[in-house]
Amino acid sequence: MTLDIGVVGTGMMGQDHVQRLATSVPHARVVAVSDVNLEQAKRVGEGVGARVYSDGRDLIGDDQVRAVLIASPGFTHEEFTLACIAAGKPVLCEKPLAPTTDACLRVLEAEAALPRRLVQVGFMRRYDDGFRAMKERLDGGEVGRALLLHCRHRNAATAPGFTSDMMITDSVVHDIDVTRWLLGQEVVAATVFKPRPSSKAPEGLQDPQLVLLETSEGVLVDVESFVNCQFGYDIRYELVAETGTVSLGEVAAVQLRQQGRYQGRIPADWRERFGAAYRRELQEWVTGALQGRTTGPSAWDGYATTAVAEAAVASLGDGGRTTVELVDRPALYA
Ligand code: ISE
Repeated sequence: MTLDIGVVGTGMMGQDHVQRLATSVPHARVVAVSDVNLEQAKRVGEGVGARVYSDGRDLIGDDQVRAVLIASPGFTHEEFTLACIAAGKPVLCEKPLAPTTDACLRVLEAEAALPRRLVQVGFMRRYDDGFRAMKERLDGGEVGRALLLHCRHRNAATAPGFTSDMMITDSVVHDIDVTRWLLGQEVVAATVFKPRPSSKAPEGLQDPQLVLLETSEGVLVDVESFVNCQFGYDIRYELVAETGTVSLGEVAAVQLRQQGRYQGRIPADWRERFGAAYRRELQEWVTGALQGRTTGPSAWDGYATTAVAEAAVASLGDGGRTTVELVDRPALYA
């Protein structure tokens, strides 16, 4: 059996997903792509023999499209995800589910009225071997209860137009999702601290930032967001628990020891660092869709993460501790 997929958005992530689906995900076929930049969509579509649309809504309405991957800009996600829900098609939506909690709630409400989930949100770290191993160790009880979680999220450099708020809404959202998933707890408050900005960051960007999250069971989580660190894409985690710590392993396939030094490669960006995780995410999504089920990060996870990011952005603005209030969790996400 093959899943016929339509990909909305053929920018950097959309192109990446199209290539992956076409070359390394068994039982997947890209049959349609769309982008407001029709020329770009044509180039990407031609490469895999897919039909091309300029409007994502037409792609979602295409009868041959059985499942949809949304990789267009965040402000379009609500509309396209709602259209997929209305059409009864499984949808993998890149993060964020939507940029505001109100928009996320509209998606949640539409999906919660269905007998089963259709929406998965693209938090790919949950599919990474290292993050999965950390969770297994914690859940297996080897180190006791979690007390603290230290997270470092570093990008080499930002694209033009990247803002201080985006350091939270684009980057720290992944750490918020990992926190909730790894610990199995909601985040109840966020406070953002602002060290002096790096002279290597574009003028006006508050880079780095230190985001402090508090969970429902009292675990403190500090996230360093440093998006112009210059040296590569560097993701580090250390969980401190009652009888031990669990750290995310180094990712270099080999380390070279030579002439009194050791060396290993640092990934250039998240596409390199999480390439295998993206593949597994797509594979599990395709397998589930073919079997009529949706697993993985849910619309609830997308909503809760946006709510925490919103609180952190408010704290970045006024420096205060901001609490997070979530609505009651609908039964579909029990
Ligand atoms: C980017 O948009 C991503 O989603 C990456 O996973 C993240 O690590 C990076 O910081 C973001 O800018």
